[in-house]
Amino acid sequence: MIMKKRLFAAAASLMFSALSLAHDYQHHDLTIAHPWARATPPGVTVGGGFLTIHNGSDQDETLLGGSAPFAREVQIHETRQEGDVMKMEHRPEGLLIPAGESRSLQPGGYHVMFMGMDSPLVDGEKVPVTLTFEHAGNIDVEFAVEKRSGGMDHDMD
Ligand SMILES: [Cu+2]
Repeated sequence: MIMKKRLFAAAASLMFSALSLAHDYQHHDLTIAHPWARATPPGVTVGGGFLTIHNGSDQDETLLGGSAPFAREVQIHETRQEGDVMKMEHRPEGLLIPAGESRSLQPGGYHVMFMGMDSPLVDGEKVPVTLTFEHAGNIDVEFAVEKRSGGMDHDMD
């Protein structure tokens, strides 16, 4: 298992340098497409992260959460509209990605939430995040920090 992980890390870094524009990660049958995080103003200690995951295997997979060196916790959240109020909830059970399907975490829906950040997310930087899946285990990726408008996730905190 350790051997496998090392091989993956080497393959991933090669792939990453060759395809840095595409910014996708492949781990066995899981594809993680363009993870990005919204830039945050100084003093804000929570941030939202977004990505698309394709599960090419014949087994359901679940994104459970993760960890990051710049945040106390990395959680899976869902933003939902209730009447005219946007509500955000922690989903400790994670996000199910059924076999053969894709799920997007995007503003206004499911997202990765960085809690207790010790520094702001700066536009143009890339931040290391470990995503934790039920079956695939931990996968190291980088989230590209981007300044994008739209959505309401965490803008008010
Ligand atoms: Cu959130």
